[in-house]
Amino acid sequence: MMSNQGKKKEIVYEIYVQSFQDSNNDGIGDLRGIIQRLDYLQKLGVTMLWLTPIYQSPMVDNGYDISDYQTINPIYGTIDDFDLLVQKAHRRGIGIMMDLVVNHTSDKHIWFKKSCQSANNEYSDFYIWQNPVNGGAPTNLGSVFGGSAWEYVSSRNQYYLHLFSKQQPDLNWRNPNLRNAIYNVMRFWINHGIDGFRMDSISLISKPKHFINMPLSHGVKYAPYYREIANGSQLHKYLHEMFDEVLKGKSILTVGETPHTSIEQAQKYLNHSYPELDMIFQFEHMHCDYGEYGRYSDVRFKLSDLKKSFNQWQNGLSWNSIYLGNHDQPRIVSRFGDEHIYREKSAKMLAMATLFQRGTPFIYQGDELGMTNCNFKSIDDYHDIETRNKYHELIENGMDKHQALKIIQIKSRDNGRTPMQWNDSKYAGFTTHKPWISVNKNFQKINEQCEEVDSESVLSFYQELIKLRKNNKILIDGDFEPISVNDSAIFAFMRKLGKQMIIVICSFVDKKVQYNLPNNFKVENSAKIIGNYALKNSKLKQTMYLEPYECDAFSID
Ligand code: TEU
Ligand code: CA
Repeated sequence: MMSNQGKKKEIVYEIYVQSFQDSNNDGIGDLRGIIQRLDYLQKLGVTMLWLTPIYQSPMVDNGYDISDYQTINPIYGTIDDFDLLVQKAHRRGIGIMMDLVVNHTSDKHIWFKKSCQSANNEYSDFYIWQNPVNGGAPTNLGSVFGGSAWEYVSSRNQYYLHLFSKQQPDLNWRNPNLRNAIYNVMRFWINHGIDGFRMDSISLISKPKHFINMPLSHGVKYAPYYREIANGSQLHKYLHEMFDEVLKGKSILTVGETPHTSIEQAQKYLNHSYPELDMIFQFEHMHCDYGEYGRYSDVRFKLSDLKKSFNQWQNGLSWNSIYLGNHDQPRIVSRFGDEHIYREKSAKMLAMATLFQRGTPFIYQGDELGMTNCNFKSIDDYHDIETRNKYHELIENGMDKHQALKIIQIKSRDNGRTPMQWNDSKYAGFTTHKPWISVNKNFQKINEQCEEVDSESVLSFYQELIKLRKNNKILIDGDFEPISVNDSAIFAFMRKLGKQMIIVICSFVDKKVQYNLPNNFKVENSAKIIGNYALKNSKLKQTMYLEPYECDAFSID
């Protein structure tokens, strides 16, 4: 865990390793590819790279199914490549954050293979086994990716739990030997010089002792996993122990991915009298566009919901992670902005709306170029296990193929997983070989080379915002206060430190709007520090007219 001041300065950049840069032209991004792009990342100004899992894996869930925690997947390189990456990143003042996936392993992990063999060996209790009930699954619990969360193994005549795919059996954290094995894995990577852990699905590691059938809503076959499982009774005991055993006194930045966690529950992870994690990824704002079929519904977010969520979390925690996109989500410009006429304007606005909030910003690769959803034309072009399962589930539920594909196009996790668009050459400069997933068709228009030469580009705007954040203490240490909470087009807030203020105004609509600032601000002393329409609104005014997706930040001294 880092000192408070240290961690507040970090700006984290998530690298989806298989889609960032391919160095040996086999169509898959790799560690040497990241090394090739360190200059780019340094110029962008980010201070830490979160690498999605690079361990040995059969890749059923793109590496989130780990079969050996201490071996680099050969498709990404070797441990020497990894050490070189750490060394070269450090030389540029950039840290490396590893993805720690310890809610489950792959079914190809040696622990699981041994666990399947019998109920009385060293690994028998590394996973969660239950006896059949009435000749079937122990309960009606469902998996995140669809179907039952229980899978039968005849050698034990028992079922094991898998909250995700059946190739991802859940680990049994009640077993102290398992916990020690995980702590050893963490020490191994700390000894390789890493600077942080992003802990996958960490809110799910404490399972109930007794599983029960949960009530089912009409027409649904399986119970949602999170009601019974998220934030289980032993969770904080485990995280305290992990902190004492591994993290205490070390300069390691930690962020826990915590699906289904409320603000009150979140506070417990960040309890300063007994620290567990530096920050968490909460999901509330990711649910703003859920509908009848949960995430896979044809629903557009409402700004009022997004604002409410931002403001509540800012209010409830003094520090947290700030994010809009990652490898599990659609592209932010397509989802919260406009991927057509106002792509560039809205991409910049979303950057300001996140980078100027209080907290540690997480930028997802390609968002700094304004990359968009991939809109593949056929389900066969999608690779993601969740996408494919959900598509079939929608059709089984009676939806026609057209509509199901439409929903996949707007919500699929693959939207964020297409190759980085570096230039306009075939395969976008990501590789010269056919990549593992298709490049977005718009790569000739949207790519790093175009952005690089344009001082008005989305990329240049990110660089500016990051510079401002680094050079203005108020953007890090300042308080956060929402402004105009009921405005349905504008997300506005104030950062405040001593007598200094920064007012941030972000329009989320594709037309001109009038904005009335509450009248308690001394608009005379204001100066614009940055905006996405350089020549507009150079001063803060009581009544302002904002262009589509306009964003401005003003300082008041
Ligand atoms: O995601 C955990 C998680 O909460 C998922 O529900 C995720 O949000 C879902 O895919 C959204 O529909 C983590 C990883 O980030 C994800 O890539 C993995 O597939 C998952 O864990 C299993 O390891
Ligand atoms: Ca490669």
